[in-house]
Formats: sequence, structure tokens, C-alpha cells
Amino acid sequence: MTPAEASAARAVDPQGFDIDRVRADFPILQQEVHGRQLVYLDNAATTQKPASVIEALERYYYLDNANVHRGAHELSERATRAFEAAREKVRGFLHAHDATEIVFVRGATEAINLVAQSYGRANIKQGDEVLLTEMEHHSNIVPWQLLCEQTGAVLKVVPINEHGELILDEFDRLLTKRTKLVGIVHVSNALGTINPIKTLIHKAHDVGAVVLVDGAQAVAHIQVDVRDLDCDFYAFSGHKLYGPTGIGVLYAKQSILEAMPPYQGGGEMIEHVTFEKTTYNKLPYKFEAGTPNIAGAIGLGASIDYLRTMGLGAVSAHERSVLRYATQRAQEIKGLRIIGTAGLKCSILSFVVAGTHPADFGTILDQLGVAIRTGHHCAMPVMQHFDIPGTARASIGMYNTRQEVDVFIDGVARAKRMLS
Ligand code: 7TS
Repeated sequence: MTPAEASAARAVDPQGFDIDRVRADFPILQQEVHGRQLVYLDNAATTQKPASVIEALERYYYLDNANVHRGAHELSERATRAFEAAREKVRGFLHAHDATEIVFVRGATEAINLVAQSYGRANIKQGDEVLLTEMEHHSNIVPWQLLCEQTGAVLKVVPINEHGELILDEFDRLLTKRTKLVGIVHVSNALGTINPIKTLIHKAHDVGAVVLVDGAQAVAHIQVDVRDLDCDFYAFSGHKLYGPTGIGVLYAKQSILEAMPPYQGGGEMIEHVTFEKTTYNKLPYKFEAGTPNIAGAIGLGASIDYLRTMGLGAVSAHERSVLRYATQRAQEIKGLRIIGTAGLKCSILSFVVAGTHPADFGTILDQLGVAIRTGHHCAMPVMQHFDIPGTARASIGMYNTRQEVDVFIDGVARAKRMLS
């Protein structure tokens, strides 16, 4: 057992979540930035990686590196086994029926583009409608705009209210027989809102529309069960799940994937090629053209193992308590306005302070060792809705503590004094 595995095993604490042990598993957190202990509160942008994930990547490159599905040698067999084992871990994590429903992609962005260009081009025609929400990340807006430009389909948008919640009556009004696809974010990266996707998926199916859920901000915080949700597509990125960058997942129902044309052409996705006609490989390889991100998939598998050891329920409960505390403390700061006050939310504390610019908070907090993100968070329509240039955003991960929230809030108060 490696030291990281031993540490992960120790952290299974029947009494609850052992935050000190969790923090010890993330080497990057043990450092100072600008002479201060690092407080990493930018988890919505990307999460840090536990030692077990870093070691899985290292082990793969030290010992097993080879191309998959093709080599007639031991290393290739090992690499293939590890790569396919990772796919099976993702299947279990999402509770999908079958590993053939798990397509490895670069990230949530590529997953959504794949669906728009493959499913969308084949099934969405002039006059059809694609229904999105006002709180989507640009990754779940622009691919559909491109599709609409290509096909003559029409984009419709469900508005949000002043809390940053979907206006469900508007969803009902905008969902019609013309709606062919609904794209909804599971958890908003700018607001933290958790959408009632199961209900929305059910309603969409009633009018014959398929549903793509952008789960980029959900998977690290909420137990996702694609069979229970009955979503047609679910997309997420490994790097927001304590895994590596450059790897992500598109889940899609098998019957839908079977009927979809390939997205990209190349090696791996073919069965037989002649200049006259090419036939395609079976699922999921039909959608995995070229040499995949083998190490990335293995690292993602390791991050799922890690999360399972910690227990997503315990992780969520801990994060909820830290977010509640951060919200209370933020409300003590006069002039601070929280953007995103939905009844159901997770991980995200976005705010503006009267008379200041959000970007200045990022710069001042950075000098105090606190990493947050400022700006529009690739959700410009949300900023337009609230008529603000952007927000300062703290996003909470499993290793964040109330003490870190105190450092962050003291920093915000200090920045506010300096800026006003
Ligand atoms: N969808 C949502 C809801 C996201 O939050 C993001 C990234 C993406 C899609 C795209 O993910 P990618 O891995 O393909 O880039 N969100 C953020 C963020 O909030 N800060 O940096 C990236």
C-alpha cells in the first residue's frame, strides 16, 4: 500500500468526515503563497488532486505506458486493462447500465460539442427548438448556437428569478412539441443553484425532447444516478472531480449513442476502412477517435476511488456546513451582496460589494494567500441578468475548513476597507 492509499484507508472514519486527514491527502495545500498559508477556494474552476491520483498517473507512466486496444504485448494489455477499468469505475459512479454508455472525452465542453454536432446535426432541423436556461455556462450555450446557425433551429431560454433559480412556469411555457432538446446545468457555476433536473427531464420527455445535463459542477458534490434521473446525456470534466485535466465523460443512453453518427473520424473509431466505405467500431469506441487520454482516464478512475473512500455523502455534508458558515459570515460584511441565493445550492459563494469591482478582491485576496475567481465565470447571461460586470466567487471543495472561511472573510473585509 502506498502512503497515499494508507492515508485514504485511514480516513474511513465511522464517526464522520476527518478533515485533517483529507487535507493531508492533498500535497498542494501544504504550501505558502505570498508568505501566507494557501487557502484554495477556486474549486469550481478546478479541484486539487489527492496524492493517490498523482501516484496513479505516475505509476502508469513509470510502469505501464503503452497504447490501448492494439498492442500485442504486456504493457499494452496492462494499459488497456487499466483504461477500461477506469471506464467501469465511471459507470459505477454514475450508476449507468453499461460501460458502453461511457464515452471518454476531453471534458464537459467537448462532451456537449459532441452531442450538438453528432446528435444535433442528425436530429434537429429547421424550426425545431433547443431549450436552455439563463444560468448555463458558455459551454452549454455556444455549441447550441453553432448548431442553430447550421440547421435553422431556434434557441429558447428559460429565465431565472432574483435568487438565481429557474422560473419553472417559464420552463413549462417554453417547453413545447417543437422542443427537440433541453440543455440544463445541474449546478450553476456562477450561482451554486441546484436545479430540479429530475422533474425537468420528466417534463421534457413528455413532449418527446431529449435532455442533456451539464454536470460539470455537480459530480463532486451530489450523488448522480443517471438511471434514476433518466437523462439522455450527462457531461462532466475529470478535473473538477479531483482528477486530471484533459479527461471528461459523456454519458449517453445506449440506444441514443447507437443511432448517433460519429463525431470525429480517425483511428480507434473504425471497424473497417476502404476508400469506398468505412464502417465504425462498436460503442463507445465509435466516439473515441485517435489515441485517448489513457493516463487521464486512469487518473479519473483513481479520483473516483478516492471519492468513494471518503464517501460523497460525508463530503457533501461537510461542504454544506462550510458553505452555510461562509454565507453567514459574508452577510456580516456591510454592502456585500450575495449573487445566487437559491433555496437549494452547493459549493458556490458569489458576491459583489457596492462601490467596488470584483476583480480587485481577487488581487487583494491573492496577496493574502487566498485563491478565488473573479469575473463573469463564463456565464455572461447570468451577469447580464443581475446587471453586474462579474462577481468574486469562492467555491468550496472537500478540503476547505471554517478556519479557511475566516481567513477569506477577513480578507474580504480588509479588501473592502482598502477599496472604499
Ligand atoms: N459547465 C459548467 C457548469 C462549468 O462550470 C464549466 C467550467 C464547464 C461546463 C466547462 O468545463 P470544462 O472542463 O470543459 O472547461 N467552469 C469553470 C468555472 O466555473 N471556472 O472555471 C471553469
